[in-house]
Amino acid sequence: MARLLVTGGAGFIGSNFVHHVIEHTAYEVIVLDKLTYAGNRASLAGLPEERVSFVQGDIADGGLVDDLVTAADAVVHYAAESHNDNSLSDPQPFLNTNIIGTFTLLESVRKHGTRMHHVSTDEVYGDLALDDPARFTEETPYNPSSPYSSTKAGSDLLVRAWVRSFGVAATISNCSNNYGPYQHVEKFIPRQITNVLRGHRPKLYGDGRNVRDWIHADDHSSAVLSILENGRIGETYLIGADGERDNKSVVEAILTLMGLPADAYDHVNDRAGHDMRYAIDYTKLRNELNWHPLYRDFERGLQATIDWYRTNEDWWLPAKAATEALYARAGQ
Ligand code: NAD
Ligand code: TDX
Repeated sequence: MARLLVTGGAGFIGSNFVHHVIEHTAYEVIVLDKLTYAGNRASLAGLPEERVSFVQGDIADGGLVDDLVTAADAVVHYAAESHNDNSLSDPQPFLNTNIIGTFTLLESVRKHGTRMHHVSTDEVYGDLALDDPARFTEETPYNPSSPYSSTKAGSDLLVRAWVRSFGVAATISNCSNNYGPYQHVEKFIPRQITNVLRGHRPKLYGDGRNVRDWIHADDHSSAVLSILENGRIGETYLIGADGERDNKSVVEAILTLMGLPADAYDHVNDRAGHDMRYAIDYTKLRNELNWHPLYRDFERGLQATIDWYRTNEDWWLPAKAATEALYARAGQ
């Protein structure tokens, strides 16, 4: 395996993965990315041109996908419409990219016999009650809540069907909430950090009791690489890092780390259908592939992320005003 085709490699997690691959392996990478509002070429700046090439295009473009799959030894599929709030205001792009785009990739890897890893989310499992001792496992039934998570669930099921019916050599991972550098300012943690950096107050949906299970994007990357290299074909692996936190305490931690009173935030309208809690049991990944997260101290990871946004204003400022204008329209 020498050359990887990485879809969505100009997005948050995809670009973190490309940086990780360049630092930790000898692979070459072809990035295929449509550069939607969420994609940013600057996220790949500084990477060696002899190992990373970039193609702007749509994963639903069968001809283009076929050409690129032919040139690759494996496909790592990150491209997606990824934001729940957007899926509530305009679901259509989620169907086009998450469903039709994944189908297009599957047809191409089927034709060429190419190894594929499909990157998905824990949101396909729905949510857990706050007092439920359970966490998601690979056996948890699918029960998605939003247009985003239902299209991700649909894409996972397509992958499973193409493995079983056509013998496609694919694996799937379902990861919990990521944080780290290069995350779009629409998402929870960067939105609050950049609000504070702009002199504005953080915005908490509802009462803030909702729990997310945080993992650093670099740990997600090492897990995906490990599954790509050593995972069993046809298997699903959950990825997490024992990072359960409620949203209120995350906002308070950001404010405290940035030298402000912990209660200097606003409560805003809640998200429709807001999932209460996600929690990942990654025993299978740990036991089968001996994978472990490196970022175990959330406050330290958060501080490094705050520092990154502080020193990379050029990267995020162009998207900030438009993002906040959309939220303002929703009372958020
Ligand atoms: P993102 O929105 O930051 O990036 C998505 C990238 O895909 C962008 O660069 C965008 O331009 C590109 N893209 C969108 N539509 C495309 C298309 N039709 N063709 C080609 N490129 C297209 O998303 P992210 O947060 O980096 O998520 C990446 C993947 O990881 C997604 O599949 C998502 O479901 C999954 N995931 C995300 C998280 C998280 O916490 N963010 C957690 C688990 C899984
Ligand atoms: O301003 C905000 N205030 C707030 O309280 C925003 C943007 C969010 N929230 C809440 C909603 C969620 O409970 O914070 C939590 C995290 O929100 P998001 O960053 O929008 O993430 P989430 O909806 O949990 O989904 C994320 O993790 C799973 C990614 O966006 C998905 O792509 C991934 O599949």
